[in-house]
Amino acid sequence: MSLQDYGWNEFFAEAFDKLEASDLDPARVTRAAANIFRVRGETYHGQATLAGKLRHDAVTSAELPAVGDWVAIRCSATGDARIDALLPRRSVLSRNVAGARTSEQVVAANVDLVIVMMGLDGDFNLRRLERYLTAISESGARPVVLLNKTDLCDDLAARVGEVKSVALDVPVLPASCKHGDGIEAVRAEVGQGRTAVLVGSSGAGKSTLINLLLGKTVQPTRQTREDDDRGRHITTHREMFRLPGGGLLIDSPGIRELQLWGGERSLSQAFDDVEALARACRFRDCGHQSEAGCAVIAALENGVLAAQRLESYRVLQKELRHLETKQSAQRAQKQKWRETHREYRRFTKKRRE
Ligand SMILES: Nc1nc2c(ncn2[C@@H]2O[C@H](COP(=O)(O)OP(=O)(O)OP(=O)(O)O)[C@@H](O)[C@H]2O)c(=O)[nH]1
Ligand SMILES: [Zn+2]
Repeated sequence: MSLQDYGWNEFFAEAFDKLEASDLDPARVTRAAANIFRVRGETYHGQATLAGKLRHDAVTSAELPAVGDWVAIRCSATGDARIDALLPRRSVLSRNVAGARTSEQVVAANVDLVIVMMGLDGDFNLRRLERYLTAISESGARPVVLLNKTDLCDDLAARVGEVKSVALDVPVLPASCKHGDGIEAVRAEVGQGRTAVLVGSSGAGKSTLINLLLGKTVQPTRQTREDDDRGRHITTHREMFRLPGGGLLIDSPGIRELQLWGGERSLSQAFDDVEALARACRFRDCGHQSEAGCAVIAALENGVLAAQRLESYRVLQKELRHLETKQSAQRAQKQKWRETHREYRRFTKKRRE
């Protein structure tokens, strides 16, 4: 298997050359747990540990290798591998960690495509989809919406229309993973050397899709897990799989929600319709409440813009502004920490001399 089969390209080759380390080899992280990684290099394929320096220098966990990352590994004579460097990321899908804390968590790195999977059953929810598309918009990856369980839907055309009204230019692919319908279109999106990450609520059908694309069971689906609840314990993990067609697919089981991480800029892509209207308002700082010459209110009144769509925009905007305030306070704190850390190193080095 060549590195290209795993998505290696000029961008990473250049970054790797800059390390000027002939004793290191490039490899891609296919699985990342707390301390143990699985990597795929040209010749090495297996577990890898993380060099202490990398761990100590990381101020946040987002600076540690994540699934999809390209790293430089050092292989020992005994056959072990250690990650010595993390190559720059071309794109990164992040979310805020679950719970009350504000902290970036990398869902997947170096992804070209984010597949948002939504079931056409009780999972169908346009507001949640808007949230997903907003969360993705700063990743640098292209989104597609996969509407699964067409076999349970009576009026597919209507549902697709609703999705398009909020997904705008994002492609919408209907499929039934249970029956294998529409799968070729998904396979075509995740083309040779391209990396996709699959996100969506629990039960949307992510594991079913992965197993179908791979032609074997690699992730337990809910059905099999239910059977298993009575017996063995199955752990699920984020992992990158290479599809028979050549693409790479990262599953994200256990991620219940893609908590927003980006800033207000996220809205310019996901809510391009609202923002385009806002640009036509008479006042630049228009709050779209009752201002004269407000193009957004005018669009609401003549039915061009749905009230719910504007409401979503407002809710997400408020949330992102709040998040930005917290993030900048945190950045300042981290900068301070970095400086203290540097000072301390200088001090201990001097003492040794
Ligand atoms: N009717 C129907 N059911 C489906 C389809 N795809 C998946 N399912 C069922 O939906 C349930 C959930 O599927 P999973 O693949 O486990 O869902 P998941 O997204 O991986 O869920 P988590 O692992 O919890 O994140 C299972 O019972 C599947 O058999 C489909 O196209 N049609
Ligand atoms: Zn306005």
